[in-house]
Amino acid sequence: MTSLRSSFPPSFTWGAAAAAYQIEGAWNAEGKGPSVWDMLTSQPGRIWMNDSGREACNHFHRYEDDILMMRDLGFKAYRLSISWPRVMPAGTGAVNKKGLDFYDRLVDRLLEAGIEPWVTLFHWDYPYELFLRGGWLNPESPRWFEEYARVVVDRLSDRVGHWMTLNEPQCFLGLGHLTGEHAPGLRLGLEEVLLASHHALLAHGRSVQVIRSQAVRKPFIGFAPVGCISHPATNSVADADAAMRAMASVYPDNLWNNIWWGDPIFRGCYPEEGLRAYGKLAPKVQPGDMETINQPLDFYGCNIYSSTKVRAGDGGRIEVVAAGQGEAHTHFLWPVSPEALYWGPKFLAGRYGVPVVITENGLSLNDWVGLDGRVHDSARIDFLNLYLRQLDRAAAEGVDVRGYFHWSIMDNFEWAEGYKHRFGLVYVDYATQQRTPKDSAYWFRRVMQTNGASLYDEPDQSEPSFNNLPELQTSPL
Ligand code: GCO
Repeated sequence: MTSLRSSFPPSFTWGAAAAAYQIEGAWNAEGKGPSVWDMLTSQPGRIWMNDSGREACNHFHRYEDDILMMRDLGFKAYRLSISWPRVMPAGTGAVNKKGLDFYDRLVDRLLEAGIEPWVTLFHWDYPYELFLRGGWLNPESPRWFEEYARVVVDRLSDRVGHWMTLNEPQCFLGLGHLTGEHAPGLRLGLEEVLLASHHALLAHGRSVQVIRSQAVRKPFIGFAPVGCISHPATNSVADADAAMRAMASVYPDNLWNNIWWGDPIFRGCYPEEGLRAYGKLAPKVQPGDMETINQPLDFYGCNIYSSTKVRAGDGGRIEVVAAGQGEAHTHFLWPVSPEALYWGPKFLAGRYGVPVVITENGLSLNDWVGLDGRVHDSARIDFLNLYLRQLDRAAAEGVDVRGYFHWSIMDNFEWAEGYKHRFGLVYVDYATQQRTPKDSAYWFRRVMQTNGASLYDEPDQSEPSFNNLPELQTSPL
């Protein structure tokens, strides 16, 4: 096997990610309050098969074994989220000591195992009690989040140094408040959703202030939005330019864009393109708001799964190129588009001038445990190899990429899709809670160990494979 060198910097962080509601279970254990996801999943017909995260992977009770497994799989970093209502059952006020103790132990065990925790403050499980008080629409909501952030930072920041504030505002606001598939399941008008979004941005800013001013360990802070990525249909300069412009676009009827979120945070203003697209529906910015939102950040976290192919049409107009028949897609029907990990970081690092970390990337497959007791997910290995080579290409061209977190460490509750999708490097049998590392987990261990060089290993020819079979003789009909 020959290994070329990769261009990932020596300090590159390799890890995997998960989120509280998707893996913890123990939805009402030890004083935890309900979240909007507990509410939504209790309404029949909202979630595929009426699944819920009540049990999920029962990580709340199995975290010690899970951490040992991660250690054995070679992980040195793990992205987790804190459940706000586990820590503060009503969202503000009383702190649930047992809930906070859980994260305290989780962090300790991770560090003992040599795994660096990267903590997300909010990955969608909003306290139900605060929803009853108007949720993100309430102008007090940024203060509520600040109060919660203070409690977490006070307790964990002597050991936690890596922080993310909000995960994917496009989803919890867009899917949660505009189209209603996600919790809290609302279908508000765009004007109200943009107001709620403004409050979420303020909450982000306030929590960054808390981390910066209070953290014991010197913090490395980012946020983790959806990367809305486009790539050019051909090698032409015109198409590349169209892809770059598509990533800097805002569309009038939805929140699926990069810059409505990134510009206030990194540049201190809403983008002109967005103000034009949303027009009168844009929120009224009060004096001081943008100063609060525009806190210095250490990285841009990108959750990138796929990208849209575009080209320059007449007069340079951005045209989306539809997928051809039979083009590769994942079990979620998301296109397999490795270029996403090249064009996304290139655009985002370029526009905002900060390092990028891939905070999520991966795919869902219909995996199962085979007759030999193993999970042979060769498609995941191939997907990762293709995507990571593109990320390496970005690094080789000088894009400041600092890390990659695979989504996900283990199969888990996939929101409105319930347990239909398996995103994990580790297979979870939900009936027995048995974990089985998939082939991809072992493959990824080597990628981490070699800092990406093993992406360029020659395929192992000693293994019998269909490629070695004599050519198929077809006889005429
Ligand atoms: C998101 C979330 C994750 C998902 C993952 C797969 O991106 O929606 O951050 O919680 O599970 O992305 O959809």
